[in-house]
Amino acid sequence: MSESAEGTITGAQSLVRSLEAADVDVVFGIPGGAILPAYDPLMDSKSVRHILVRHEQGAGHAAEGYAYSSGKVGVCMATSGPGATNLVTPIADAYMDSVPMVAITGQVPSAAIGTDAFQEADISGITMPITKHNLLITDPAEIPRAIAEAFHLASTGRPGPVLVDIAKDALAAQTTFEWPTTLDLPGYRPNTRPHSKQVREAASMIVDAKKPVFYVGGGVVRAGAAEQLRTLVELTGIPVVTTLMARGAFPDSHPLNLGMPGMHGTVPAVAALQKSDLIIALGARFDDRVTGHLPSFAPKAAVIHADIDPAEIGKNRHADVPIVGDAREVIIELVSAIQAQYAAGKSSDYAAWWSQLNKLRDEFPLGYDTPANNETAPQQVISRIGQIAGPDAYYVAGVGQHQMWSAQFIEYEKPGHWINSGGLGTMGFAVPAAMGAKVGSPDSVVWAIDGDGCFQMTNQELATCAINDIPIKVAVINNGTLGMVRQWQSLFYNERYSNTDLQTHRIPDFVKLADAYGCHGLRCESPQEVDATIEKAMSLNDAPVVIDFQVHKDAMVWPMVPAGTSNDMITIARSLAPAWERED
Ligand SMILES: Cc1ncc(C[n+]2csc(CCOP(=O)(O)OP(=O)(O)O)c2C)c(N)n1
Repeated sequence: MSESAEGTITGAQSLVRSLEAADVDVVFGIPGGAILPAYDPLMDSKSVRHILVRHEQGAGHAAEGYAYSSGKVGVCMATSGPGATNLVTPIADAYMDSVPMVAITGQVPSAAIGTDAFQEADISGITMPITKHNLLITDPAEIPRAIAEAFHLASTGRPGPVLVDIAKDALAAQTTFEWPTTLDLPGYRPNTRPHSKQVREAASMIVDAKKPVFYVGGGVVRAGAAEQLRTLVELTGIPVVTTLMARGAFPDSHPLNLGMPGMHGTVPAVAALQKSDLIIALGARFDDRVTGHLPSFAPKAAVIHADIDPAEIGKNRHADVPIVGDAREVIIELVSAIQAQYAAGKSSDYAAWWSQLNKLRDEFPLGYDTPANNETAPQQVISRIGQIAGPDAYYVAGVGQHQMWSAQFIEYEKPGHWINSGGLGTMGFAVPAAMGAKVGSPDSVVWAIDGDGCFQMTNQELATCAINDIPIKVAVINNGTLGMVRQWQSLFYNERYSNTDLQTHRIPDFVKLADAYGCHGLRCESPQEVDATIEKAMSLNDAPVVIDFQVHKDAMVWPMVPAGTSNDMITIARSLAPAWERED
């Protein structure tokens, strides 16, 4: 990188050097006026690859997908004003799901800030409530420290998005580059080591409980604590439920796993929480989609709540034993504290609890109806993709029915291989996030399982995938409708289908669209063709593949706890509730 005779470089060069120093290997973005100075030296970087996306929302979700599959911080870049505001959705998404991400935006020159200048938007103000931290930089000398802090904040403690907004004049001005060796962040000291007294108290409650359950959330995936979790679970023999964000944190094939709790959870998982006398929450946040109507959630349970973020503890449900700490460290300490209890002669007997849960497991396995007229069940497509692609593949979903079926019918064995928008529920997440996941793990198979509605929000990134040799596989679960909304209309609005019919069996033609984007396009119109179509897609690796799976439009996601009602109201099919009360 060229330096002036005085040894100075531009702020833009300093930014690129900072990204190199932060070990960034890929940035997803789109240039524009305010960020343009940064794009010039970016062209010369030997280690930072820039992938030109087609929409900034795609850049943000790609950064998220990349973070999931690589374990590194995802980076996206955009210009001021509309470029920056197009990043708002993925920033909010990353915030809700604690995804480590750094977003870099250009800002209008500092003298123009506040004048409603062309393409001015107060992006740091706009994103204040949806970023872990954000900075507006007007002094070029501050660039290296800002970038170093951003990466540190995004990836430590509870991960999340950090925005660095840099005024154009700071990018253009001369400065010197100095990468900070230490960071001084007063007030930021995430407490990763749990308090041993709390851990001992938790261990003794766990050993004494009759009906305990591990309620495992996305924090366990973020903390890289899956192995430690397995040790803890096998030591105790306590049932496990894995939330939407934690699918894969504990193997689905393991006999102690009851599956996903919540609105579309399995009956045994929902019952395990509802009927327990002790919930051990690990990196989970008592989200309304898990608890249902909060006052009636798990009425007899005491709660041990371990989380890296103290603000989560007691937010929705009182914690009898709060533990602030990194999930991995908490679990390691819990294992030794429980071993100490056993060594001191204490023992637990969960036989009656397991027999209650096993009865539910036998009686209410996940399943689905086969549609009439030789139509394809969407669940069959998704389940076969999971079986054919296997547990080493990454599965990225959009939002809607196909997302819930992907959470239910694919067997996850490894943490981080299930990628979805859980907190914000962002339609359009799948294609760009799958693109990012494939960039982060180029040798892995990456499937986007998308709805026909979601797919139409961000499929422009297929062009990015085709041009940049990112061969993802996209299964469009085409039911011709905004399926999840239609399901609610079927159940709660007397089957009045106001504005949910997309008519996607006619327009657009997804196979032709795939072709137009330089992708392979396949169509599957009957259940007999499902396996052969998936296998064909698996064999095509020279370009992205898009499959139009034409499926039955009235399939529903079951079980379901209607929004705002008690988990006791779980139904396994229309108007059919399990009679689990008799188990007590
Ligand atoms: C950006 C955005 N807009 C609206 C919604 C509300 N919403 C949730 S699911 C859904 C329907 C999704 O339809 P589709 O992608 O076809 O998936 P399906 O439910 O049919 O599987 C809608 C509109 C949302 N979650 N995100």
